[in-house]
Amino acid sequence: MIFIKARAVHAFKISPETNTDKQGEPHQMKPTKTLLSLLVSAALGVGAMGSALAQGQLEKVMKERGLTEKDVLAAAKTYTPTGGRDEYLAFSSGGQSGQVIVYGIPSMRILKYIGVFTPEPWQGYGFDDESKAVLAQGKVRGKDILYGDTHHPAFSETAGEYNGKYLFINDKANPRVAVIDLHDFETKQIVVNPVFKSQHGGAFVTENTEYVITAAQYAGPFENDFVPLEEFNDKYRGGVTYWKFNNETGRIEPENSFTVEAPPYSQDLSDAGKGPSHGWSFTNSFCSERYVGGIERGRPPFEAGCSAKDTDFLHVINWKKAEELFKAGKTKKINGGNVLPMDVAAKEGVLFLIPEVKSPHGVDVSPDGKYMIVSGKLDTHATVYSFDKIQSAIKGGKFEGKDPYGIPIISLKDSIHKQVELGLGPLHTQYDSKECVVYTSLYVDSMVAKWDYCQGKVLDKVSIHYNIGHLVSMEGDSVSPDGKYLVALNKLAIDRFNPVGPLHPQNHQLIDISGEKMELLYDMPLPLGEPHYVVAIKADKLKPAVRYKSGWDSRSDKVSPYKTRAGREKTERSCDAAGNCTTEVWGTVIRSHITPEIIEAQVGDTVKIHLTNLERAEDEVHGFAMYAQNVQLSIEPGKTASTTFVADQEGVFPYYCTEFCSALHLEMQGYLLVQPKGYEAKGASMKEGEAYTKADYDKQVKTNVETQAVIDQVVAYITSHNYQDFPTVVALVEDATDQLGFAKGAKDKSEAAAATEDWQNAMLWANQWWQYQVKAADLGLRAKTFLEQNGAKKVK
Ligand code: K7E
Ligand code: CUA
Repeated sequence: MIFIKARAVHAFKISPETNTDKQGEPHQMKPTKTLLSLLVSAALGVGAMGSALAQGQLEKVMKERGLTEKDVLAAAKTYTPTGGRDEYLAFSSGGQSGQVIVYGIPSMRILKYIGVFTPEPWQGYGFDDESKAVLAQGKVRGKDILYGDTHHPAFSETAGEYNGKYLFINDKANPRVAVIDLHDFETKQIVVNPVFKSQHGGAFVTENTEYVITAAQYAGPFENDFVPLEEFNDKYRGGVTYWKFNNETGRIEPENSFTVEAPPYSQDLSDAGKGPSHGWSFTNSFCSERYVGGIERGRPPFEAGCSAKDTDFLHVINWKKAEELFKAGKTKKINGGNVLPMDVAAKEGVLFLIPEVKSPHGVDVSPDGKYMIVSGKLDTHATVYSFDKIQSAIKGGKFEGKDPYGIPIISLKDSIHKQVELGLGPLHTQYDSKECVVYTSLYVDSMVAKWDYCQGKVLDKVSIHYNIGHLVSMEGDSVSPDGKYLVALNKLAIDRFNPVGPLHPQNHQLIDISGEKMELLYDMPLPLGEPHYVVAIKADKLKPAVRYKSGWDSRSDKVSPYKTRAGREKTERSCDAAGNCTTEVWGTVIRSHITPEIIEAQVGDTVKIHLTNLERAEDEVHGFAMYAQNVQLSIEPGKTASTTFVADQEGVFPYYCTEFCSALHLEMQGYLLVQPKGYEAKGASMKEGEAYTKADYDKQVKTNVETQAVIDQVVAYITSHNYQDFPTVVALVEDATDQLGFAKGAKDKSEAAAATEDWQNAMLWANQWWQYQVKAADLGLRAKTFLEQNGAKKVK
């Protein structure tokens, strides 16, 4: 209750001296009265009395928890009150979990894990037939690969700005790229690189998402055949693939994609040009020695041979030119993919090499597209290359030689703008909104360096915990970075959190970069995979859906052929000539029942169940889990999801809804009965657990009439206010109206049964009528509370 709205913090600035203590060391500042009282009164907007009280409480908490004033300030910058939203959303690679993690900045609250290369049961990903088909696209050489080593997410762009429509992410272990639609945060497509055996650079997109770029890592033969390592130089290859993205359909088009073949130099990270460098892309490499280890053969290991030389090669590729050559038929088909051979690329001015220092890692193009920053992992420098200088060298035919494959080499001195000493183990770089300002991660030093790449000088450093890999600034890869926050994506957490066994979480540390000095604000443990890169987008650029169009197959983005309407549910059993039988269910789910509630099949049947969620209300998800069949669906409002399995054992298989969707959620259940072959019901009728009388019926009707009176009062309140000005309430009212419609249907059935003195059915339908009333009342009360809390006005 005492804390502090973020906006209040802008009311003052702490003086520079208060920031100079080294991060991680205990800072023993005494709270200054003036600052603290300012903070508290600004935050609470209270007068002198209340302020004194709150300040007393705040000081007490600070003392009890050992918090400094700086801690409280950091808390105020990240704390998000209940119901509050974040300004940015971060999409983090989930490393070898094969997922994407979504969290908010500055609150650092995790919002979602998106199943990408790995089944994710909560979302039914890899369990329903629709998403199984997506995962099956990711089979490599016929094998299911049910994990991914995700490294680099990238947003789709329009004119170099994130457009909030799609996210791409690569798999390093199995060279694949996935497409996630940000309309529903679901994975829609996985493509497998036809020629690479490993891939790291990627995903990186061109300015208008014409292409999604991925680069090979560990060289391999492009074909799938065995090639001895002795033929490494001649037959093993690297390359860079340009996946054609169709912005209309939201899918990659493999047939319109191509790979530029490159020498076996262990290509690494890549980036696409922007503005003046649009049409070009840049890719690092780290083992241009072409060394092949083999400890067991008595050879020095890879690490020795791959870092022996002083330089590796930055690959500079004119992809516009490569695209022309591809369209002109200059590519070869290898493994079904289009490959532009290296000799053609060299001859036609597609591929150039420039020396880069010592096993570099990361090439990042500046927002204006004029510079590329490369850091050498084993060097203390970052090198700033000038695109203008590179172009002059190319146009003037000024090369210092050719590599063994005939690719022209531009000299370092003809392409360099500045070289700046930053610290030990520089890796990745992010751009600020402030001109010329960048941040580079220092892996060995466990620091972030802030520096000016125009002037070539270091501006500030901050220690982080511990070894940092990537780092991300807000909209940092776009043509107009926002700056504001930086997140250090640390590899090792070591002692930063409560120990949870030998495997620790990762540590993502939030840093405020709005001022002169970087300020470390918050540590977030990330307990999923080893994330590599993260991208962050303004939250208001995303417009995710609340519900699907009715009967939607979310993976193909089409109306499902199995869409089922209320009242049209059916179960059919059919057998083919060979005696193979299928029991197929077209069903629905809605609070709080699954239709059908009983499914009968015979042993050996293929069972197909298609379920459509009839809800329109926000967040009214139903799940569908079944005993012993590995079935777990997530059916969001409007979605149709399917499951197919063979009922190979007879028995009784309960199923139920897995989301606590209403007060009668536990009753959202049913049975699959797998009968022996040739089973025939003996004609015995169901015995009711309870028998109901007219008195039961009358009592229930009385309850229903009273409930209706409550509903009428709530309706009167809502309609006497300007509820139409509140979209949330309009949606609740629509949903409540639906529920009352269902109540009417049950009421009619109840009265019809009562008219024939069938008290059993009259009572049961009266109860169902009441169930719908309860749902309507619940929604109505939620709407009324919302109106009360949000200052609705009386209109009549
Ligand atoms: Cu440096 Cu794969 Cu981008 Cu890890 S990578 S850190
Ligand atoms: Cu539907 Cu629980």
